[in-house]
Amino acid sequence: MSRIPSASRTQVMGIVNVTPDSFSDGGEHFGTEAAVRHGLRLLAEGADMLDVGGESTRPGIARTAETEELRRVVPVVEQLAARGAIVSVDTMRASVARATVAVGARIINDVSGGLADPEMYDAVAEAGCAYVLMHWRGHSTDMDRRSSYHDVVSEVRDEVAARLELAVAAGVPVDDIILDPGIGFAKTREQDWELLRHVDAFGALGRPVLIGVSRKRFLGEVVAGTRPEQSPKDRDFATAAVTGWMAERGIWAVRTHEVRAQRDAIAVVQALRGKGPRDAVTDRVVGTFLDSEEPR
Ligand code: PMM
Repeated sequence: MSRIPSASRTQVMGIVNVTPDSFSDGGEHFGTEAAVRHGLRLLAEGADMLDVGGESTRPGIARTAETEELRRVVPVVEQLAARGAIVSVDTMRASVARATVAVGARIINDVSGGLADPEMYDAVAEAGCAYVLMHWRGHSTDMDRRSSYHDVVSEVRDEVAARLELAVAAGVPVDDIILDPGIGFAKTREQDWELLRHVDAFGALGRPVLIGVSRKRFLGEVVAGTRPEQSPKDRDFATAAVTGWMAERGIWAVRTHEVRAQRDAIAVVQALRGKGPRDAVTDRVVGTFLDSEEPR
């Protein structure tokens, strides 16, 4: 049976960055206690699962040391999983995948699609977890120079399909794999829009699709019309608009910093489809996680 969490609608994966330097939340939730509290708040707001990351992939940024990444994420994953959360871990390292699945992580979200660490597929196959395989062409230090495509949709799709084949050949069960076109990774803004327009090309590969656009640079240009002096958080409404489009196309999940507007956008699409807004909200966890939150 697949290890991928399922629902009758698009799910929301709330982002918990345990980094001092994330471009979109500026290290607000750095530190174990703050990160756990933030995760619990996202769950209370309706997140279906959490994505915990200890290494920033901001364009141009240098890598985080392995020991530091482990120090940041392991206790956060352990505490959130112990509280019943479905935890994904955003990592390119097999060692981090192994250590976090051992303390309760159920999904490994590898933005490098297995390219950064030759041991990743083996680690995932042995650990037994769901695996997000994202399109990637190189580390953040110079990824902006790798955005040359003749036809971005077919090339990204084919590169993802090739990695999917390799992961399966290495022993990762195909039923456990989720695909992601990697919006903003080695892509220009126009290429990001083109991939979103043609997201169905990725669903056609036969696996669930995850999309991450939250607060990303390419949304800056649409927001500029109403907010010339914008911060990344000013892109949350634009992010929700993309979420609605994805929900309409039956995308498996969206990875976002903000949760409530995303859940609302998904509920609206469900209602427009005639499913009724109640169907979209009955599985909400509001309350459950708020009660377990530490007093502040
Ligand atoms: N984007 C970021 C980090 N991890 N994971 C997946 N699967 N897809 C993405 O698009 C993605 C990701 C970069 O965003 P952040 O620095 O705001 O977390």
